[in-house]
Amino acid sequence: PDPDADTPTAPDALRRAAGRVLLRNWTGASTVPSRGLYPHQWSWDSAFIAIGLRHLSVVRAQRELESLLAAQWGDGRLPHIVFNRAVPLDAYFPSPDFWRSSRAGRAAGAPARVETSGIVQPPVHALAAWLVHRADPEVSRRRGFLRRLYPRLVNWHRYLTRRRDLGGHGLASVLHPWEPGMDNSPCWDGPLRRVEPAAAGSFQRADLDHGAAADRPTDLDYGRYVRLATDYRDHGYLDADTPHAFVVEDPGVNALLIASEHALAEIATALGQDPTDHRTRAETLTATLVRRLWDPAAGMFRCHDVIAGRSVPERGVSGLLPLVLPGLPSDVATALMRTMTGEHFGLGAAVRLVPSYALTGNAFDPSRYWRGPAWFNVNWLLERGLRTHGRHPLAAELRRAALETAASSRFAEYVDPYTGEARGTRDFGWTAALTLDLLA
Ligand code: 9YW
Repeated sequence: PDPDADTPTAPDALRRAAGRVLLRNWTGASTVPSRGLYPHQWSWDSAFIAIGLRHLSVVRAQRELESLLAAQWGDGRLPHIVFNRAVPLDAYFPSPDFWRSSRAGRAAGAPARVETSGIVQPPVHALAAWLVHRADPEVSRRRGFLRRLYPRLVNWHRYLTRRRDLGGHGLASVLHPWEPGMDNSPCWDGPLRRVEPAAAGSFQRADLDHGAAADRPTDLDYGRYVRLATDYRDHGYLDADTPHAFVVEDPGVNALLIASEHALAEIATALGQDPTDHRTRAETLTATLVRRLWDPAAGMFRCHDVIAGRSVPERGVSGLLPLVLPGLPSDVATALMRTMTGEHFGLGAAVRLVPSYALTGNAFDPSRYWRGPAWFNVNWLLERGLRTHGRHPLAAELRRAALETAASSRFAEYVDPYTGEARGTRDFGWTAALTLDLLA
């Protein structure tokens, strides 16, 4: 009998099933998000995966982050994909011959010996490094884990706060809908309208070989993704003095940057260094985030379209992610939790897990990727946020729902927020990893 055929509900069975997914997705130096759909190393996936892996093997969790940080560019950016050269070019689009990082990214300091993408993903890495260290400080010290990673993580944050401050107010901007990690969120529909899509026949998608078209972004979305990435590449992946058609300040990306800056303060302290700069930066960024992106009438944070100079009217779940911040003003935290449990996001009432986009929004679709389905990394962050702000019973309820849904969906990539039915691919890396973390 297939040992995976039954829904593993008892904690031990679930732990073993999650561990098996991580074992199968391990390539020797890192973990793929999915054997079929995403056969390379992804940046924020690796951070979430390391957080779960630390419960299985601390050394492997450290290596997950080390292999990603080894592909850092000279200007400090951490690429959103590190390509595995053993994987055929047509297994994933856009492949290394599209990004051409080692040639096209030379001026930005792209590494010569490994191929990567040229864009970034949300900076969860310092938070992950700190959590991995804490799982076994002794092994971490012996391997010089924090000592080796710390300068790289500092450069990564410096890249985001300096070169990516395109709005000029101190927040990091994203230049592509793939960067906030929520590819086809309705929040990007407005800003993307300015982008002339690449011709339909000029590229070949690979994702539809692995997922139902109704669960994935559309061809028009892909045309625009390709156009933006091509233009960035053709300008040498340089941020300044480059015409950008898409520049957005996203509350999720900035919240994770701040959470990671708090983690850098902890890391500095553990290394016997002065954490003051990190603390100050976290506080200043939190104040800027609230000043610039908080919408009191909506009771949540909004994305800001920097080119149009206006706030994005859609309610995307990235606007709830600042709940992970301990330094959030208490009235803001209270309002966020009210929004999360109200009609728009429905936690504790209409849904099992918090959706990626408001249930009440015009573009809501319970199946299509980041336009409604619930994702496990997002719910893991919100569970952490609820605990940070003292809502322990609601956090426990969310944790229980996440574990049940991970089990019944076979560690799906995302699920219908109402029914918990699996969408996208199965045996997904961060779903399995964060299951382990929630079980710990
Ligand atoms: C892509 C790998 C990535 C995630 C993103 C998710 C999706 C598509 O898959 O991106 O081709 O990069 O939106 O958050 O990191 O799991």
